[in-house]
Amino acid sequence: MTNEVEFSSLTKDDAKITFEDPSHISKPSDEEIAQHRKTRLALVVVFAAIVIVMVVAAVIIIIVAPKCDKKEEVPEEKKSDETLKNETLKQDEWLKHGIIYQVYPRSFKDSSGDGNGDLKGILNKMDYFTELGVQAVWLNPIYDMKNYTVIDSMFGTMEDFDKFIKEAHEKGIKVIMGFVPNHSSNEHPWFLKSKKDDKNSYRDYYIWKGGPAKNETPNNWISVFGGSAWTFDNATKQFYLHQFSKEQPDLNLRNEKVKKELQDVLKFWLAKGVDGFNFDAVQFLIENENFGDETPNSNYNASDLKYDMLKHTLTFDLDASRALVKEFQDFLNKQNGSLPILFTEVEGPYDKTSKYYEVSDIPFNFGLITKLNEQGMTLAQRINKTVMEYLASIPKGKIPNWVTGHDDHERVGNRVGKEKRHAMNVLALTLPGMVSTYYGEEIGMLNGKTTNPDDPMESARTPMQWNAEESAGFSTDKPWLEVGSDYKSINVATEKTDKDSIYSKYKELVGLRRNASALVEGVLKEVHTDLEVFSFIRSHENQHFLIIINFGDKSWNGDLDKISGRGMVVFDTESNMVGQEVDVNKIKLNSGQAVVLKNGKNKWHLQ
Ligand SMILES: [Ca+2]
Ligand SMILES: [Ca+2]
Repeated sequence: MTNEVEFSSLTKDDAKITFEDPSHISKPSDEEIAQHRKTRLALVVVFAAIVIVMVVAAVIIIIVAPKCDKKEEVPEEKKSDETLKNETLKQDEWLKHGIIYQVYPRSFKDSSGDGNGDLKGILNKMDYFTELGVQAVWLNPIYDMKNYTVIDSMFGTMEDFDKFIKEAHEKGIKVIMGFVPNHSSNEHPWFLKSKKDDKNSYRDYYIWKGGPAKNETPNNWISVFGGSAWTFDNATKQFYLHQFSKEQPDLNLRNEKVKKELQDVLKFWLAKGVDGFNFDAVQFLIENENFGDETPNSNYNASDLKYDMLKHTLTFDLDASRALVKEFQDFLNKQNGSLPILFTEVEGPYDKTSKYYEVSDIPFNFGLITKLNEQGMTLAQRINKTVMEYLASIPKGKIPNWVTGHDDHERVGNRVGKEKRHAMNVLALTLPGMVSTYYGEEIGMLNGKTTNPDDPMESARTPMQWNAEESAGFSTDKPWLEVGSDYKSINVATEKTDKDSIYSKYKELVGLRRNASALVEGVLKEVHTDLEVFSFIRSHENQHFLIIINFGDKSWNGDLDKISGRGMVVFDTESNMVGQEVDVNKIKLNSGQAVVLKNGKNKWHLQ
């Protein structure tokens, strides 16, 4: 604008000089005057045109010029970038040091007095989660298996769920919901419609096949539970596929309509406020579409599970299954206003399971459950091997995780020995990454009585032991599963009164972990493993912790291989050593005992 004004005033002065110059005083002729007028008029028109063009150009520049608009938007963009980054960080932060507490809803707390745990019961125990110091509660599926957007009536109502999630969030606790995308109930309306005839629009929601001949299954595939993976249905004289029980028909997840249905379900629960999902059995999602026979497993022994008779190259862990998980993860990431976490349950060698980090936030690591039975090794050696192999398999920048207990596996104490329950909690809580604690492991619950021969894992789902009263404080009526016979000594109320109980030590370690960056972000370095002891260091900046755990059956009094010097004992499952500065090579540990040392004034040295 300024330039333009200067320019036009200059030309006006020039014009004045031209027309009012005294040297032109000699009388002009009429012709000359007319000529001057013409010239003047022409010049005025030209100047006016220039001025108009420049004003118009300036206006256009102001309106169109992207620079001006950008200048105003830059801080906005930066802000939203940062907000997003912070939110992502927040997600990473809670996961990095996060403890997820897995609740088996039917067994946690019964509020209605019918012997079955329910949502109100879990809600009433919200303070227990905050006291324990966990960041998230993971609920095994609570929706109705016949309608995925309705709460199973055994667990209560949608109102109960709304209240539960509201209170959880008020207390800063995330809610992770179990979800099973592989199959539905055979009583689900989709399946009822699908089996009616072979022409209805739901037929392709499941996997139907005719056998090559009457009474012959389409192929040799077997279900996880042992029998054929195919069940004949009389109405349409075809077989349907089920990788699990015949009451759990596999959904046809190559069908876009089915995917959309499941995504709508996820959307529904996200709108309810859930913070993430755990997808069960993702390695079973997609099967080879040629439906050929699977190869017999030549290493099969008669004592093995029937499922292991075949190599499951056509039905298990297909690339297509991983691609589908990725689709779901992408779908979740696109949802507005939330950053839902996707957990996946995967099993197998670490080079296989770690690939699920490419398609889901956290593939659960069941190694401390499934990989501790290698022959010819002691528990300490197996734990060392599992921990180091797992950490080496984690893609850069991803958060490791440790699951010690789970509803499909025996209780920790029954797997590794009753005396090692403390030790396993110490291990999980001092390793790098997220921890998943199955309800009851924080008080050292053991397998209960198995009442169902079809599901031996019910022994790991007996009611939570709250106190020494009748039914362990779980219910006022007869619980759906018998309470563990040890509930008078193993229960929350009793253990709270004992500073050396598994509960108290679990809590103490959670507190230590919360205030110790080295236990959250520190790298791990193994410093010693022998037949009994596994020992490692966690270091971050100037903070160093030395963890020594005796997984052996007898007391240990050895030298650590790769370290010497002194440290301050900050945690001891038996409390006696806490506060003492000790020579790291002169520590005596009882069977199952674990200590955590901090690098004191006299630093230790790695060799
Ligand atoms: Ca109930
Ligand atoms: Ca499947």
